[in-house]
Amino acid sequence: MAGEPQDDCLFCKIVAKEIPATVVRETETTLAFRDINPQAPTHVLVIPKAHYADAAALAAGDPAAAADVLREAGEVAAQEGADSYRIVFNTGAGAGQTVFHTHAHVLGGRGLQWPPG
Ligand code: DGP
Repeated sequence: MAGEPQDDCLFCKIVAKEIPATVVRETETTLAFRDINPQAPTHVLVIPKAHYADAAALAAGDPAAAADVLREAGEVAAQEGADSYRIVFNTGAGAGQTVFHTHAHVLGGRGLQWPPG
């Protein structure tokens, strides 16, 4: 069923505390933790606790949780002291998505180029 935990999902396991992560913020509906392979001084992933494969599926299935993820991304940036930052949702393997549980990358703490690669 939409939003239910998936046995084979890495980020569902992090939500369930079966796999450790460096958590920086947590709400009833979201979890924010440091990326294991940081691409910037601040690189935090904000995820909904519910399982949706990507940002569009989350927005369609649980718009309130999608808003929670965006709000928390801003809160993470503020907590990290990043006044300029980027929120990225890689969507689809061709765009670099490797974990198919919605996650916002919050990147900051250095200059960021545009366009991205
Ligand atoms: P993406 O490529 O957009 O699907 O981003 C997935 C990110 O997840 C990638 O930047 C690395 C991160 N990641 C993968 N496995 C783990 C893990 O076990 N723990 C943490 N904290 N991050 C992970």
